Amino acid sequence: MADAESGEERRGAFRLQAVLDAFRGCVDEQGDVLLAEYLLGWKELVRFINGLGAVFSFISRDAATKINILQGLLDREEAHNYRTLQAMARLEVARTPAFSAAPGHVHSGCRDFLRLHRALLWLHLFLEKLRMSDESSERPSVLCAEAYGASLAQHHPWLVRRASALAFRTLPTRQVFLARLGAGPEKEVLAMLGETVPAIVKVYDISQCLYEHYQILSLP
Ligand code: 1Q0
Repeated sequence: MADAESGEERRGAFRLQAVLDAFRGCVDEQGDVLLAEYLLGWKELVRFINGLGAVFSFISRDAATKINILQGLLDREEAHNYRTLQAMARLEVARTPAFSAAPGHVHSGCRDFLRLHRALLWLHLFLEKLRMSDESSERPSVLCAEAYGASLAQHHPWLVRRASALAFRTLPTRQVFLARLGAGPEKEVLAMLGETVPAIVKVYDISQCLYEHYQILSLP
């Protein structure tokens, strides 16, 4: 298993195209979410955040932990039960009585997936703001904070919100940020973001529907 980055660098630079390919490729013909592809998308995002400096390491470590837990289930448990999000949820809901209200930390891929799923809403909002921005827009640090405030922040305690706010302030300018996405000139980056956002929204919407169906949107 290739561990998600947790400080040690994987070789090669971040590529927006890899994120697009992974999120596009993670919905199968049945409309189910393929976990391996989903995790590939997140591993590439962790690679990006690892390039932002030590102030982001508490975020990348947490994301890497969740990615590695899910990758572990995929690699070690009966693989067919973890091939898709749908199969994993079916299994875990059937296995644990009163799963949605189970107290404390139940051994569950669904709860760690849920954390990444909530973060995907932040990513969608942030990338959409970035895509619509121009040189006169607010800096990425502000766009990122706005997207966070409208999504993930409501799930985080004060200390995490505070640390996140401090980290966001260190984000580079729009020009540097777009260049780091590794997709060429600005026009091309924005065009690729225009493809990436709907791919992410599609995966988000499918996952959200499934979590609503099983009523597991508040898994502790
Ligand atoms: C570009 C700047 C990146 C900013 C990332 C924003 C997300 C902030 C999240 C901060 C939370 C981190 C600390 C730990 C929180 C946990 O308490 C919480 C709950 O877990 P648990 O087990 O205690 O119940 N964990 C989470 O909410 C999961 C958070 C995962 C965040 C993953 C963010 C990964 C970022 C990727 C880089 C994005 C690059 C953007 C440009 C790429 C273009 C495609």
